[in-house]
Amino acid sequence: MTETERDRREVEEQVRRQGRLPPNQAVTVKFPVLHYGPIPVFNPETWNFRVWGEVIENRDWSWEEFNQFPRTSLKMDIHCVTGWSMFDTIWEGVSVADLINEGFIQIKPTAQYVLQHAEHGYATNLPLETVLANNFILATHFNGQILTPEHGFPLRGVIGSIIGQPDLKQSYFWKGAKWLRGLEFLKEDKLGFWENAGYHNRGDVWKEERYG
Ligand SMILES: Nc1nc2c(c(=O)[nH]1)N[C@H]1C(S)=C(S)[C@@H](COP(=O)(O)O)O[C@H]1N2
Ligand SMILES: [Mo]
Repeated sequence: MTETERDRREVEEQVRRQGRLPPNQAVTVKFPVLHYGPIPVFNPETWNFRVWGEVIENRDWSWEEFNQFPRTSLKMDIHCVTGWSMFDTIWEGVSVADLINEGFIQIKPTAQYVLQHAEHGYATNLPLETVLANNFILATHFNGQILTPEHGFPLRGVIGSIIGQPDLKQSYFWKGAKWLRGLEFLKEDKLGFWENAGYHNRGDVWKEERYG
């Protein structure tokens, strides 16, 4: 057995004992890269972040403006639908709840769902309640480093699990869009890319909602 495999099994035993390993997930210590299509090129001059739909006013912010938003960080466990999990990952970026509380985004009372829109048409949907919960973040950094291009630089949505907060809705990792460019607030739910391709709409990791 290699040293990496020994480390991996050790983490797996520990999180299993702690009740943090969802059914049929295995620990990975390397961060796999998974996506459909090419890695987009980031241009800070033309990049913007948009909000539209069930909002009082459609808005967009440049990369420079986005970087003025209040920042926060989160420690979460992430679970990919293909079966790997990573524990105690640290994400830094912007909370949608903070943007709303501080008036940057004004949503209408009719807003119930959020569709994350990424480069090249990728999208993924979540209930508004989940986007505002403390296990969802618009991340610019992972474990203290700027996101790498393959993991979503400059911005990605991230959803995960937090130990001791079983009431949170904890979905698989596909429900965070890499290369995120905007949020569409919706009255009615609209499916994203993988959800349209047969993945489960909620994707609860504890109920193993992998496929619809
Ligand atoms: N824009 C975009 N975001 C995406 C995807 C994608 O194809 N395009 N794939 C999702 C899936 S299926 C997974 S498992 C995670 C993988 O993130 P990672 O490559 O950082 O591990 O990104 C999600 N976000
Ligand atoms: Mo995935």
